[in-house]
Amino acid sequence: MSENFYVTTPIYYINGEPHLGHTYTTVLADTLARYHALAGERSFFLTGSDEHGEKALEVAAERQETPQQVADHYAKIFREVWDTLGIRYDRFIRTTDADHKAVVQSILQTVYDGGHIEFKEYEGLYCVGCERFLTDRDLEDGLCPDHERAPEKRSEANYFFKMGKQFAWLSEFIETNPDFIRPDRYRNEVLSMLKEESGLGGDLCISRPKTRLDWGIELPFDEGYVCYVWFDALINYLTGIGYPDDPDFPALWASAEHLIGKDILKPHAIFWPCMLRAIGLEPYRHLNVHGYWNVDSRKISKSLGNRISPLDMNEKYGFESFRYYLLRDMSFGIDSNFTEESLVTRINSDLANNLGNLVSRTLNMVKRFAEGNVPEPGPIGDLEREVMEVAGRLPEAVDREMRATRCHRALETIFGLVDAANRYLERREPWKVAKQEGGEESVRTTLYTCCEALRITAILLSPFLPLTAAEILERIGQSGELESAQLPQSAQWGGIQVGAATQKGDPLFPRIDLETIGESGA
Ligand code: ME8
Repeated sequence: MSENFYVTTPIYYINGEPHLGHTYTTVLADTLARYHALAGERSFFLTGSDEHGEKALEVAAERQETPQQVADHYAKIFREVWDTLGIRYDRFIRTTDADHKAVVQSILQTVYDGGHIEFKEYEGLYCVGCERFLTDRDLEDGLCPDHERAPEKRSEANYFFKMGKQFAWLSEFIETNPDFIRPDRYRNEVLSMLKEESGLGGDLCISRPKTRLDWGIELPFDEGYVCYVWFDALINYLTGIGYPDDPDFPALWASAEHLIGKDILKPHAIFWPCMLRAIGLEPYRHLNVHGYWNVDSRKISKSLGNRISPLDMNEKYGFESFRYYLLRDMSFGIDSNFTEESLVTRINSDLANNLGNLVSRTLNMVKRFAEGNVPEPGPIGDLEREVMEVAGRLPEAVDREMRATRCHRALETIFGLVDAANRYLERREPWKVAKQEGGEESVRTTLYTCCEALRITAILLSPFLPLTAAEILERIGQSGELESAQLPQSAQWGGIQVGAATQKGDPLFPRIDLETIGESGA
């Protein structure tokens, strides 16, 4: 039986249009899902929208609409944007979907019947931006640092999930499964959060009285309350793959990889494993936590107007170039700074000068010296062997990085082959050899080597840059290749079809003049 790969993004709030940050996580999930499918696994990619809670009511008041209208509006936009950009999710889940409501209610009842819920009076500081109670330690100068606003003091009778009694188990689980939360810095952060929360009892308020908030899923054991938005939202990861009855559920769940930004570490690293245990399910396989994108060194915020739109980037640079930049420039786990200058520099250096150049030089010469067909190679020498060695190491090296969610390193590794092929061309100088007596065979070998390096590059690049990869394969006459490709076999040296007709085409990535990009594309 083939392996499974289940990847999720956070389900995004319906309080604005997708920006650079949402796009990053979603592109990352798309890339990982495509990679695992290419590796012969059954992959399932879930994304969606988080539609309940007070935030939705705030937006509804601003727009003078009902929360349902707001939810419909933004869920549609998110879906349309992902569709326009070629994001290949398997399900777009909305927390207002009927199956999700039913699953949340049945889980609430199970957890209640299991004795994990109690009713009591509580007073605390609530941030609507985060949709959760904050502790004093979370605040900076009395304000929520993420939303730059003061939380409200709230006191009311509510239902509480007795999460704290699972902290000892959870700490031990995290200690003994070092890559459960990765990279390491976030695992350490969670361990210290757990220590701190234990001192506070660790109960999680999971209800809101309908008198204050009636936009949510009703508690099955008290019709006067709705479910707290985070408790409802996290469960999407189960509904999305057919919990509890779908026969595929157990295998997919056992392979669950959550992708999140560091802002929502606590709900995913603490609330969620405790909830799963109370439900009677195993924890997810990994929590993969990435850093924040800032824009021109400032936090992305509505008020600063720096919420870079993926559609604008698509229009201005083409989505594949933007996608490449996002995946290549963020070291997984660490914050990154978006500037249009760094985007253009990255496109020019890697895509235009390096990859694009290899494609156009190779195909120009195939046309000039081999009648436009992938040539039959002659005997090979040390220089060919060097390129073959670089290519030979790629599938395993890329696989290692991808299984650790380090796309930036995987791309760096793949571009090692592009570098090697460009260097090889410089050393073989087929344009000179072609003029020498008896040089034809050497030229054919050189051009074969470059075409084959391009084929392998394109196959490995296809999860990252699906359109570009397909285009390269088409130009080197191997257009059907991706349909049946499977790693690692398809990336092994020697798979190219000799004699296939190639097409030169226009530059894949025209160089962009930094001077002419003008005002920020945001
Ligand atoms: O938190 N840099 O939704 P949300 C990188 N509904 N990634 C960013 C980012 C940035 N500057 N800004 C946003 C929620 N993101 C909840 C999630 S899940 C059960 C419920 C990305 O719309 C990143 O993935 O605020 C972050 O975790 C997520 O968007 C937050 O999206």
